[in-house]
Amino acid sequence: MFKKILIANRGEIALRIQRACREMGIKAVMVYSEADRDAKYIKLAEEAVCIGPAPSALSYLSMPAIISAAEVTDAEAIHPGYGFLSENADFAERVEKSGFTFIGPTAESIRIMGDKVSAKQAMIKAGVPCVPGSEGELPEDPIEVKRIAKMVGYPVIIKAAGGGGGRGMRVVHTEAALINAVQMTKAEAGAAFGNPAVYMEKFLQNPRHIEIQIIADQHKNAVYLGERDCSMQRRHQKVIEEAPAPGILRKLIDKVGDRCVAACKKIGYRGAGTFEFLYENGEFYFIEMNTRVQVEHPVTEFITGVDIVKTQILVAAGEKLPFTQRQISIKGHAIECRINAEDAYKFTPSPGRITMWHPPGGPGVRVDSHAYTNYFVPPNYDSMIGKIIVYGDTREQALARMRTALGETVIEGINTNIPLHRELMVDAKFMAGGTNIHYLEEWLAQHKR
Ligand code: MV4
Repeated sequence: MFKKILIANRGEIALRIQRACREMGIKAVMVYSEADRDAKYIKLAEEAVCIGPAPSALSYLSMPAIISAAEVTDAEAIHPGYGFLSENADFAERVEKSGFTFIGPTAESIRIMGDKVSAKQAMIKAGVPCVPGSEGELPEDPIEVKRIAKMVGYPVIIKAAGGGGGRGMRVVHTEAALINAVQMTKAEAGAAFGNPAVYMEKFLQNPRHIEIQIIADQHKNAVYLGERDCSMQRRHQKVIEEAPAPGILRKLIDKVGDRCVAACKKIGYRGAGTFEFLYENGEFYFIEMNTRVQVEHPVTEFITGVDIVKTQILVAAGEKLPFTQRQISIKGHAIECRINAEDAYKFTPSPGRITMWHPPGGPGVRVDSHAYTNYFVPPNYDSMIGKIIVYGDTREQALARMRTALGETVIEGINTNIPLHRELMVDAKFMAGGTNIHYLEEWLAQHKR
C-alpha cells in the first residue's frame, strides 16, 4: 500500500480523501492556493504545499505545480478528486510518466470517455443501451444529415463530441432548422473544445437522470454499486441526489448494471466510474461516463456500506476489489442535499466569512464539509461548501431525517440554499418520488419571489 498520497483538490472532497488516507494509515499531502491557506483541513494534514495564487488556472489546474509538489514531498500517488484535473487525460499521463500513480483510470480510458462519440461507440459495442441516433460523428453532407434526422425522428438533439455535462448541445424540432443548428453547434464546439465533431440523438422530452456507480480493479474484476437518482437539478447543477432511485424495478437496474460491468471489463476500465443514463418510459439510455469520484458518492456509500474513496485507493495500489458482486446488496435509502454559498432563490454566489456553523447530527446523518465557524468562503471557486447526507430504512425515514437535519443546521454570515432544501423536503411531488430533470426549474418558476 502507498505510504503517502498527494491530494490534488480542495474543500470538502480534499477533506474526504484525507480522512480515507488517515483511516488507511497513509500520509496525506495537501496542496492549496493562497485563498485556501488558512483552511483547517490544510492544517490537519501531515504536509501541505502552496501551489499558487487563488485563480484555479494558476493553482488547482496547474499540472507542473502539482507534480512538483508530489516530487518535493515524495508522494507515491495523486488523488485528483472531482472537477479540476480529475478527468484530464493529459494530466493522468503526466502523473504516470513522472513516476506517480494516478488514482483513477488510465489516460486512455479517460480519453475514450472524454470524447462522447467514442464513449458511445464503446458502449454500443459492449451492449449498454444508448439513445437512438447517428452512428458516430455526423457527416458533412447536409442531405445525409437530414436523412439521419428523419430516421431518428424529430425532435433531435445535436451534441458536441468534446462537450458533456450540458455544454455544447442544441435541440432541433424541424428539418427547416436542422442544418443551421448543426453548423452553429460545430462552430461553438470547435471554439470551446478544439473539436468541431458533433453527433445526433433522439431528444428525450421528460427523462429522469439515473446513474450507475461502478468500481473496477486491475485484475479484471468490476462491480456495480447500484444507482443514484440525480434528476433534481438546475442548469446542469445537481441540487439533491438519492439512492436507490424511487420506483425503478431492481431487476431492471441489475440488468443495466450487468451491462455496465461487462463494458468495464471489455475496455479494461479501472477505478471508480459512473455511467450516466436518461430514464424514460421504463427504459435506460446511456449518455455519458464520468471517470472520477463524484460529489454524490456518499448516498451510494450509505446504501451499500462500501467506502468508495478507500476502494479507489486500494485498486490504484494494485489490490483486488475486497468484495464481489454477490456480496453487494442495497439496503435502506439515502438522500443528499448540496449546501451552496448562494442566495436560495436567486442563486447569486454568497462568498464571505461564516460567523456561525452549526451542523446537524444524530442517527443516519453525515455531513461532508470543510467549513466551520469563522471559515472564509473564497469567491474564486464553486459555491458548494458541503453536503448533508441522511440514511433511513425507508425513503420516508430518510426524508424525515433530512427535515430534522435541515432544521438543526445553522449557518450565519453568508447566504445558503438551505431554505430551498427545507421547502423541497416537504414538496408533495418530491415526496412522492420520481420527478424528472425539469421539475426543479418548473418549481422555481412557480415559486417566484
Ligand atoms: C439529452 C437530453 C435529452 N435527450 N439527450 C444534458 C447534460 C448532458 N449530460 C446530457 N444532457 C441531456 N441529454 C437526449 N438525447 C436531455 C439532457 C438534459 C439533462 C440531462 C441530465 C440532467 C439534466 C439535464 C438537463 C437538461 C437537459
